[in-house]
Amino acid sequence: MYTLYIGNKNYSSWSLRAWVLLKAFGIPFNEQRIPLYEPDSSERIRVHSPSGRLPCLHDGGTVVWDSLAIAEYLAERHPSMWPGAAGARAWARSASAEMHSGYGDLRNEFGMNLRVRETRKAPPAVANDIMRIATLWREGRERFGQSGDFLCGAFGIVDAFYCPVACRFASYSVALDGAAGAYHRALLDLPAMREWAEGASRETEHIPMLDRMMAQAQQQ
Ligand SMILES: N[C@@H](CCC(=O)N[C@@H](CS)C(=O)NCC(=O)O)C(=O)O
Repeated sequence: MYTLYIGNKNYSSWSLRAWVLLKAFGIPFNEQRIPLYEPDSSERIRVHSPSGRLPCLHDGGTVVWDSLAIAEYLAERHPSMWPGAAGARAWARSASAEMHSGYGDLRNEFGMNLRVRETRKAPPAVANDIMRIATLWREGRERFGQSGDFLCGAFGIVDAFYCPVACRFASYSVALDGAAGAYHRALLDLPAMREWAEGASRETEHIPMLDRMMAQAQQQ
């Protein structure tokens, strides 16, 4: 059985991607949570993850770190994580990679924190990221999404990569209309996302540094 090492469910956006992918596909795994930013966190993470970061997947003797590598590893073993049609698959890979390596302004200013529920005005750079994501979501739904509620129809890796964005948009009251808004709701309503949120609500740790950064951003 796989073992997935993850960080706090309230804060760890990268962990959410790998976790939600396994859950949504009904793949059994052993979940090991290592709370971030505690005095022994780095030491504990390094025992399992060579990069010192989470998530990290163990499959017997095979260790896979980084959410994109984990997704690709799982896709080699479980069908339908990427779309079957080559065009849709190329689009889904591009949209996932864009998320993986981009949107720095959104990440920094609208940090994932499931305890946050507030209205915050997006600075221009964040507004640009939001606009680009809304365009991408509409494009996926219109071009490839006819057979289901997700970007390329059925839930897949590309959707797992946008799950943390869905949490950020909910936290900071980013409301999208039309197909993009409906897709946002579909992500939040996914049973696996509800299960992650329930897990987060039971967590007791607070990361003061992250909570403070979010409060400061709100005052600006
Ligand atoms: N690109 C990596 C990023 C992983 C990452 O930055 N994880 C954070 C938690 S969300 C982490 O492990 N932070 C611990 C640290 O930096 O000490 C991925 O996709 O998995």
